[in-house]
Amino acid sequence: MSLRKMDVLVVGAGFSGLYLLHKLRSSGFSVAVVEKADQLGGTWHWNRYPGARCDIPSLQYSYQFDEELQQDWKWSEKYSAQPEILEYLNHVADRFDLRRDIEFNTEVISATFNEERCLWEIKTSKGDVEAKFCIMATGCLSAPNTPDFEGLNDYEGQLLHTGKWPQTPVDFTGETVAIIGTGSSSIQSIPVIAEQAKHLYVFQRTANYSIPSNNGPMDPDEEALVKSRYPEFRKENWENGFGIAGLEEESLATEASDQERQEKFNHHWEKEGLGFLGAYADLMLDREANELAASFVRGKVKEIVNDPEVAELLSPKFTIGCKRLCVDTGYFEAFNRDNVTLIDLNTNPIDKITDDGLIAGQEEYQVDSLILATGFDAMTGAMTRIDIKGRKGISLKEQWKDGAKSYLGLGISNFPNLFTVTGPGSPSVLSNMVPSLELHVEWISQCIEWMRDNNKTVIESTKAVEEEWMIFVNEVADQTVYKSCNSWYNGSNIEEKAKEFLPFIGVPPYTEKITEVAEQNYQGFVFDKTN
Ligand code: N01
Repeated sequence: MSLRKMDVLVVGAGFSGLYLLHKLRSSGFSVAVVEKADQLGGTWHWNRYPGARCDIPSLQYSYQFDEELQQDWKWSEKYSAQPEILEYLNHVADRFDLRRDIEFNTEVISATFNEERCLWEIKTSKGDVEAKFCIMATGCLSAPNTPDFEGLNDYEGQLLHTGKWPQTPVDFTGETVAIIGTGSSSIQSIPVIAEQAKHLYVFQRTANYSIPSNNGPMDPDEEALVKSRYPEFRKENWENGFGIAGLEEESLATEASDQERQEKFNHHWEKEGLGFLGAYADLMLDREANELAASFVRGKVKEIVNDPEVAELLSPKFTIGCKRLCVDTGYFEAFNRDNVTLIDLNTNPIDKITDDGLIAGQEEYQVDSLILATGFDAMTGAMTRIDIKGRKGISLKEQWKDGAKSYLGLGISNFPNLFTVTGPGSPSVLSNMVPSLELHVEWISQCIEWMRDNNKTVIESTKAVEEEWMIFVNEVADQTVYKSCNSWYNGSNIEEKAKEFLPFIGVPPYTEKITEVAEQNYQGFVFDKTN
């Protein structure tokens, strides 16, 4: 590819990148998307492990920018499985004629801001690009975390990572399989793999909370009701803290009687999935209230799992919800199967990976397939893995080494004309991602249009506003229980990463803030800085 010049280069062809392309192109900008994979979909392309499914209802986890699209598309289930979401994204790409401006199999190697020419010089695996603006639509959970297990490179069986699953279906029939990790990805895949495999060994470091999804076919009456008032439905959802329907409860767990609580928790356990945490308003604010919900779930684990020792090992001890809550279909039930064995890594740590399996607690496990369900370098990893250099050659990785600072999750000081979609400091992973990214795409597009209309060339955030904003992000989190455990929300799953809480909690105040910033001509950002 010879040097290409354009107004905007978008990195990543997932939900964000596709909408950015459509929006910016409609506003008259020249724009292209580069995508490392050979097809679009982002998260929903890479995470195709067995059982992969969204845990936000389909009628909410979808674009709202086009009324005809949201009326026409029919979801088959309450919670969509990965293949259907990928099919939806492919439909969107065809419907809005997006493919002609997406370069697949194109990895961004470096992006450098040329201060004299006020543009980004981007090196990709397929050639060089110059763009006035660069937008990182790289996703919050897209840089897989592969722990440095001794001997991992020696393993000669089938090595898989849930976040980088092969496109050809993997069949575990007759195989002995090991899976390391018990987060959402593992919790979704274990029941499906257990059905196929001869034997499945689950290596658990921290027991996790999971709520049954009670997934099923789309209820036609519910679908019709939502579609009869889709814009109002979206608006109502956006008015609660997480931007998700069903989380608007105002009563307090600590003020309810035992019987009321039991009934409500039972109802939410049976019906609400992720919305279990919406049963009471104080569950994520008050340790005492949180413990009431946590012990309810532990009770359920003990009811479901037949072997009391296994049930005890599967009972989480930390505050519920401070690690991302999981939603499953038959997770705890899978441990009642004769072909599933749970291994506690706290008493049997992994000594090493061998050519045909692993040794943990001095016991040897020979396995045909080894699955790493070990998560992601979340929120920042996709960007810090690219060599991004801003003013005076400052590297983003270096600037973020003591903590990722961003103004509103949209802009970063020293990195002019670089925008991030759902970046650190925005609700992102603590909200319904699709409306959150639509909000960002629209904000960024309007900002670039405003610059064009007002003869501005360069925009950037300042160090002062982003520091102040990230302090506020953490002050808000301090009023909740979110910081009370190790999680990828606060970087504690990656050893070398700064331990800092990154998402902003609260969709309505955040939406109000970024709207106000735009209305006041992008207050807090500076334009056309000369040094
Ligand atoms: O990753 P995770 P994930 N040795 O980080 C363990 C979204 N998602 O891919 O807790 C041994 O949650 C680690 O143990 P510990 C969702 O937001 C959504 O499962 O650190 N174990 C943990 O058990 C989710 O939260 C959906 O002690 C090691 C596991 O690996 C996010 O993606 C579906 C280890 C990692 O869990 C990430 O989920 C799937 C080591 N060295 C994912 N390192 C839905 O929409 C890590 N672990 C439903």
